[in-house]
Amino acid sequence: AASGARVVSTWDFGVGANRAAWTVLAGGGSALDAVEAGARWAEADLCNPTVGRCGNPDRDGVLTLDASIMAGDGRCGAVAALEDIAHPVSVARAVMEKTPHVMLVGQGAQQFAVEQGFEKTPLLTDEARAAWREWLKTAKYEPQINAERRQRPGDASNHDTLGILALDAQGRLAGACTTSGMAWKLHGRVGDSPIVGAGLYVDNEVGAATASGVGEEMVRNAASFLVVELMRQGRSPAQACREAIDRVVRKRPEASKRMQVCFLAMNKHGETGAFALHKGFVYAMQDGGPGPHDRLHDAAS
Ligand code: SD4
Repeated sequence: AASGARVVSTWDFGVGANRAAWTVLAGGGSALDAVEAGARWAEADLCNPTVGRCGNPDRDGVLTLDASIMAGDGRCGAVAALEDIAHPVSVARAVMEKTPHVMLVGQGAQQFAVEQGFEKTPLLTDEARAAWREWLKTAKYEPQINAERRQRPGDASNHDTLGILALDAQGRLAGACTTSGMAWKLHGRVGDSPIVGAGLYVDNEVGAATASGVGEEMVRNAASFLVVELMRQGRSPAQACREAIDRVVRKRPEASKRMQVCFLAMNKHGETGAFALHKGFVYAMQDGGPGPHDRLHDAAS
């Protein structure tokens, strides 16, 4: 039922997100349902300090979540700076399906979520609070290029946003992106992940792209849109990601030495590719083909 279907996700924990998404695709489900399922898996994961429950807080110790979801026909929804709601990607989907808008932020997003039946619940874990207290000792905002994977809650870590792109058996594309953003950000800071065109972009005519890393650079370059437009002009997913990285570097050559930016793309034929500013970015792919189903790929850099 799922022939031709495929899902890719950022970072090593993308394997788990892909598994959740694949359950949907293998049953003949839609790419949109698949990416939501994958994002929800990551949001519930207690080992990821950059997504959902267990995310690291901002400078003031407040955990604020950003998420977006997009279908290849142009439908999209997003939430930013959402507090105390465990599944921002599903709130983003509700914004898409139940409102005339595409994005809600802060208190308004939370109010909408509660009206839609999402439960308000404190999400900050003891480990994340302890990591924040530790950070307060120096209180320097210096994102690492690549984070150490957090093996258990509490280990310090930074880049781990989930971006997930899926193609279903009907040839429809969809994507989602979910994050708690850069650890120790200013309260109220919004990154690229909930911004359609920056952290995520999907167009059934061409393909889909998502991003991880220092979100300010994705916003500056409308980067996921850029990757999709480069594919529209004939670039392969990997080439498109590489050229988008070139653009990031040309704009900010000095800053580029000290930060990570990663792009992941899939075209409408299911070809995938990635490129990162610095070594260390991996993505997971699941296509139900023979052999290992959860392959991890090192992105070129
Ligand atoms: C942000 N892009 O909020 C996100 C952070 C990230 O892996 O990707 N971390 O800027």
